[in-house]
Amino acid sequence: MKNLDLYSDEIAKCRVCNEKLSKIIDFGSQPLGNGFLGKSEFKNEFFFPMKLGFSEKSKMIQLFHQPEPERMFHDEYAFFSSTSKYMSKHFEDFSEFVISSGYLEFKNPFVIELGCNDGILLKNFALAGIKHLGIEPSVNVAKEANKNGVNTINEFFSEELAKRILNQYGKVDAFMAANVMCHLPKISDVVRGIKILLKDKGVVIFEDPYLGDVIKKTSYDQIYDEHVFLFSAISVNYLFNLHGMELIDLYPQKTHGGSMRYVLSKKGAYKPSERVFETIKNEKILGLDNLEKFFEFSKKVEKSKHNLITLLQELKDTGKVIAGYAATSKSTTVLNYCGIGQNLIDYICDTTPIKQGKYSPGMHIPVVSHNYFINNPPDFALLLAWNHSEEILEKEKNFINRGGSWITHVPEVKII
Ligand code: DWN
Repeated sequence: MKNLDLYSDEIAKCRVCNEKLSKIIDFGSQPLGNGFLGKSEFKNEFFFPMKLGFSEKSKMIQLFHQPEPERMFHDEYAFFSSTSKYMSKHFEDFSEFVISSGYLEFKNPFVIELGCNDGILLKNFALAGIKHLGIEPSVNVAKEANKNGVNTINEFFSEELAKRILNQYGKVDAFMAANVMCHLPKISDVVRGIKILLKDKGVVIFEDPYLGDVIKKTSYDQIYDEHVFLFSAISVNYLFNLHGMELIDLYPQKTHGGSMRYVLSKKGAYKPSERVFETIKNEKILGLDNLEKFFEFSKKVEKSKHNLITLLQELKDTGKVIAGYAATSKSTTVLNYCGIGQNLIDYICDTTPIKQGKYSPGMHIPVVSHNYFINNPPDFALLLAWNHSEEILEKEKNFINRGGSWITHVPEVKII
């Protein structure tokens, strides 16, 4: 497979404004975040140079290089959104937010979701009898969405697809996405497509992990192949401004360790809320538009790496058994960047059947079922899905009762 987005560091340009990128962190050679694999595939495993950059013009944080989309999203995509009960509830609330927002026309509203995964959000619109369309490039999860009663097409979104959708379905009241926009390298093409589809008073509502939280919590594991961008209100506004659109509202979310829900419209369609001005002001105070801030972040990432390796090694040296809890995409960055393999972690348990029996990308730690964790409890479990800690700690009380302890690396490395 030819890689479409690998270019030399010297000519690496911002995908939004085309200016030169400044390098912030080099994570070394990284495999695919969701590239769980069998032993026979170890030899030909794909790696790419993962470096984080910043554009001083667009203020957009982004990867220097990203593997081509078809490598990451395909007929065996390993992530199904509905694995978390908390997320199911979150998306139910998201649908209620959109339905009661006042942005949908009273008569025959139409909504689209980009990257609808297994239909976790859109099924709520389907149940409410609202005309909807899901767009999902990964075959297996798109099939699941259709099974869940969600009208889904299995394609990558582009300006060209937007024109076809316009002909077949007409214009939309709300164009939504959750944990998807930050995955799309050809973001300008995507925004152009969205604008084509939007009614005059239509809105774009999307959420993604928030740069402010990543910086505050040193949650560098939000950086992996799929996440080509890390957004702030400043950078999102810059991007959409280039296309005659603007940020009109935003709402911080607890999901994925701290996310932001952005609401955008065509310029002048609505008056931007005070929250927009306040957030942008705060981001400037925090330095989210400043390269120096990201060099500071880079130092904290190195320290986090050092502390995690030291803690795991100390525990291992005293004969403790350590397991990983949840084979997340995020964990691929942590394990490979810190060089944590089976020397430190015996296994990783995960509830997703498609990951079980395989090995973690790059470091090749065996991924086992949740039952295995219950039957073979380790002394320590590294919380690789720290963003779901509330849900996990609640349902795994027995692990503590039986003498186990949790380790987290966010916001700092510690035994909980
Ligand atoms: O953006 C993305 C986010 C939304 O989801 C994608 N690019 C891929 C994915 O990232 P992730 O894998 O880091 O997501 P999560 O939601 O932090 O982790 C999900 C994994 O954790 C699944 O493999 C299931 C597993 N899990 C588990 O085994 N037990 C999750 C929970 C809550 C559990 O109790």
